[in-house]
Amino acid sequence: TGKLRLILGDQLTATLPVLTEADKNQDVVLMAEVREEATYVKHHKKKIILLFSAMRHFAQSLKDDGFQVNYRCYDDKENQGSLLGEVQAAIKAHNLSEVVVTEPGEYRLLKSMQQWEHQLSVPVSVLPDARFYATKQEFSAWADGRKTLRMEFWYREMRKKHGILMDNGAPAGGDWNYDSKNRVSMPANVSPPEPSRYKPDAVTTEVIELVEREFASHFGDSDGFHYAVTREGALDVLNTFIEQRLPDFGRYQDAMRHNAVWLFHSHLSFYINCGLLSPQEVVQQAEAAYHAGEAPLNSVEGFIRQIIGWREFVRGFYWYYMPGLQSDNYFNAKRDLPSFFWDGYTNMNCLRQCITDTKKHAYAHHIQRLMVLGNFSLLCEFAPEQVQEWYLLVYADAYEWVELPNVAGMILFADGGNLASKPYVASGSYINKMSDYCKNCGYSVSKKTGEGACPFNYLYWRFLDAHQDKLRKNPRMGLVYKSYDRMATEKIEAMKHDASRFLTKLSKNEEV
Ligand code: FAD
Ligand code: DLZ
Ligand code: SF4
Repeated sequence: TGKLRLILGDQLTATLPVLTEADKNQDVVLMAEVREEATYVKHHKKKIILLFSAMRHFAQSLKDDGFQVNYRCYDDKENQGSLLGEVQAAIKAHNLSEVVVTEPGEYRLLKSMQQWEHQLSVPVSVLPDARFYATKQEFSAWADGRKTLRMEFWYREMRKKHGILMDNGAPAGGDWNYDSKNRVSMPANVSPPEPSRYKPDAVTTEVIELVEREFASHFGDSDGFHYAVTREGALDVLNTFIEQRLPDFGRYQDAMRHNAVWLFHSHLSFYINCGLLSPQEVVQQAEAAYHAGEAPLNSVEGFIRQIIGWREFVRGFYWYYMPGLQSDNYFNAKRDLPSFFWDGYTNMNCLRQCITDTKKHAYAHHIQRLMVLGNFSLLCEFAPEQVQEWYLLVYADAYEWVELPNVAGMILFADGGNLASKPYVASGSYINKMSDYCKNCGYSVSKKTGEGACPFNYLYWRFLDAHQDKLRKNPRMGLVYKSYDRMATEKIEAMKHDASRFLTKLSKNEEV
């Protein structure tokens, strides 16, 4: 008898062995929209729209390709509410004798799947997910025995091993990294191209109605959905990025602009993470643009580093450090997230902009997630589990394997430095350098204390003051503590006083 082949919502890839090895006559493919996956955190409405619509389109493409597909819609009366329940029902309905699935991206689901064989009383094969450049084992072998794990060294290994941007064994152009040419602020006269937008078709329109009905209490706006939901659409987003944005990607990678969220970023994470695009094809296209003289090396190298460097690194890191990573709390942070993280209602323009963009689009670009939202979360010592949950549910590209290392490691330093060499903290002047947010803010970025001073300024010095015991010994913090030591005691006391008043207001959810 045949096998049941389960495809998860982020496994929409036709070349996965779970599909290519199928016997189309006997086997049945199962895809299911289930309450358990859609509500284990209250995902942003647009994230659910994207996934359910992409799942429905993918199921149709499999049917067109001759597969027998059992697709369970969310509002089907028979819906079992969980993946296990759906697998059980499908085995029975089609009289199947074995289950095959690709390993899930999240630890929680892998642990649960490891019980399935016992619970279902049929064999369950969990196949490796080969959609990454490196296997989990390859990362562990690289990491074992190293004192510190640094993305940059991992990245160079990947470049060499896969021959990406290499010239006779040396990095193209002579350097591994061209960030000295990147990260400039964006002049006011630069106009980034409009993002690719797709009008919802009948399938997406039905899903939007479903989500508005069933997930009304979830975070985020459902109107104005314009993401691609098919492989063809995702390829179109990729081609448009390579043509229109990649040339300026590097230069403006760290820039932020008032009322503008898309800038020169690729907006590809949605599609790479759910399987509609492979990281390999994205990297190959970017490299080809460099060789064709269509994009400069600093942009292409910077972009490729995000994928074969950061993306692969955090995935390996996640599996290497789970489950401990979930509960790490180096600074013993325990403040609650303020309510304005959900509605954007604050006078701090940078936060208002980033939260509003997130709420509208289930997207914010990297530097908004890092320099504004992340920096603030660390400075205010929000409880890691609350910050982790927030990031996991608000972004349409978020799955725990990629979200958690970025939150626990990159922004909160909750792992004590396994991922980052120092905490990413910055005062208002850095935000002002990289954005035009401060011009549009009720606070004054040049004011350090007193009425109307930018909260990032005093929160920054308070944080350094509070965590000296842990941070002074970090060689990369040496310069910062030199400035701190030169500061007059009264100035430090005034900042601590303002910071304490601010944090008390936050705790009481008063307007800031
Ligand atoms: P681009 O700026 O165009 O970058 C190109 C690609 O590189 C991205 O599509 C992504 O695949 C990859 N990439 C870039 N940076 C990272 C990174 N730090 N880690 C992993 N991949 C990276 N990315 C997610 O995909 N899912 C998440 O849940 C997620 N959570 C994050 C949380 C925090 C606190 C931070 C600081 C970053 C997070 N990122 C996450 C990384 C990054 O912000 C997003 O990948 C990026 O903003 C997606 O937009 P883009 O496709 O336009 O990216
Ligand atoms: C994120 C998500 C959502 C919202 N809904 C579903 C679903 O209904 N069915 C499904 O198979 N997958 C869904 N997903 C993606 C899974 O949560 C994802 O596969 C796991 O978190 C592992 O990465
Ligand atoms: Fe943000 Fe401070 Fe600038 Fe206002 S002044 S936008 S709070 S950094």
